[in-house]
Amino acid sequence: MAYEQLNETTVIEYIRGLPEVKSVFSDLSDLHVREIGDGNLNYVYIITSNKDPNETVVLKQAVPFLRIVGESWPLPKERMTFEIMALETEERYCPGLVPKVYHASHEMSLVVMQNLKDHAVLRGEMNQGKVFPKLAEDISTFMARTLFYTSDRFLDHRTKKEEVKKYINIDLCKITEDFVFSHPFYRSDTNVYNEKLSQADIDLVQKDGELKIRQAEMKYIFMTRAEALLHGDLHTGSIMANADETYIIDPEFAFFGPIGFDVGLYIGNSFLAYLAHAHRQVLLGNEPVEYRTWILGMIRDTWNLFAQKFERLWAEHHSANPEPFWDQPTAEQDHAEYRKRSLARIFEDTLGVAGSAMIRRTLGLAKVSDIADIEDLDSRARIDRMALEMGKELIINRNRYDGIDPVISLATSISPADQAIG
Ligand code: SR1
Ligand code: MG
Repeated sequence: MAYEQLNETTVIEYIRGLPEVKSVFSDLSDLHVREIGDGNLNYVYIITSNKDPNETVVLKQAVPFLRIVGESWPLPKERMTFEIMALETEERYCPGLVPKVYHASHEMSLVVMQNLKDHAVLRGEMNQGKVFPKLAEDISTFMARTLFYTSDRFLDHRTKKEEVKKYINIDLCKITEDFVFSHPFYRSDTNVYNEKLSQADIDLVQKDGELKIRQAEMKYIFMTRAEALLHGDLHTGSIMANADETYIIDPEFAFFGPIGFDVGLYIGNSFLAYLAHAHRQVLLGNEPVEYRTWILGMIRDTWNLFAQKFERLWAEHHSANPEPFWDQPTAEQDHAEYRKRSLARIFEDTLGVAGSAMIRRTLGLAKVSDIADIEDLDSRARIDRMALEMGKELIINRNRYDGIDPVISLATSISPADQAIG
């Protein structure tokens, strides 16, 4: 079927023509549709039976432009192909952590999948101060398994390179290269920020030579280090959760890049939530310390569990598949040291990306509601400045942190957990 951009009427006709959804809907004649439209790139429709609200699916379609900007910014709709392929790979390694796919069409640039109606987007839930006890466990499992099983630590040389070739995601990588790694760091026309930030606040980022060098290095790492299949946009808006379950959605930015990119994006966004709750908890009528301490603990656990799980998968695979290269008497401890140093390098990338994420969400085009929805612009500016300070430190000094605890200490030195911004 040739590509056609669907609308609320034609979506229903499309769904009715799919044999795969007969397992979901007992009666395809009585459906209603709602476009939820809260993303930057695509159109997302929820289709539900009028007879039984449990009979429901989501249809996500890419359009040939960047939705956040409009039709003046073309963007190939073929990006959906990467999302379809990544959802399959993630399902293989992390069943139960990604939505079930009922139907996918490369021609129509769309996917029909499980409606996670008992779950909500994590960012919005965290904005309301909700706690997710399983989050660190689930996200660390997702990251460790998808990133290990698609890396050269696991795949043979041919499969890995063929996979890299399949995921040459030029246009969405360019969005990240521009909007995450470049534009927020100079006076780009695309930048949008809180009017209460002064030029001096912005110049602390945009006119710092050392920061520019360290940020240019981060961009180069992103562009050249094809380590593993990344989700590519793993922030709290790409996760749906409830108290018991976590689902990772929206992998259209998938490509082979540096492992620290996925981990760093998630951790950077979590630190933004931490900073935002100095104000949000006050609005919710709470002392900030309890919820903010939970966020910090979740960040600590996420990194530590990710590192343990990734290292364990690698050690087990190495033991089961001995390589002739490691034939010296001290091979076992040497390989353990090699794994340790590799994880330290992933951690360094993680911090550089976390810092980039914090700065891009403060000065760049695409915001996070955690901070951008704060109505009091003076309160928001105090938090914006903290995000810029922490982001800058993480980018410049990313090689000086030997574990997540000193990074948590950095966050609490910039904004103590009991700080209330009224
Ligand atoms: C200009 S598009 C901005 C962002 O939307 C997506 O969610 C990605 O984070 C991308 O960087
Ligand atoms: Mg997305």
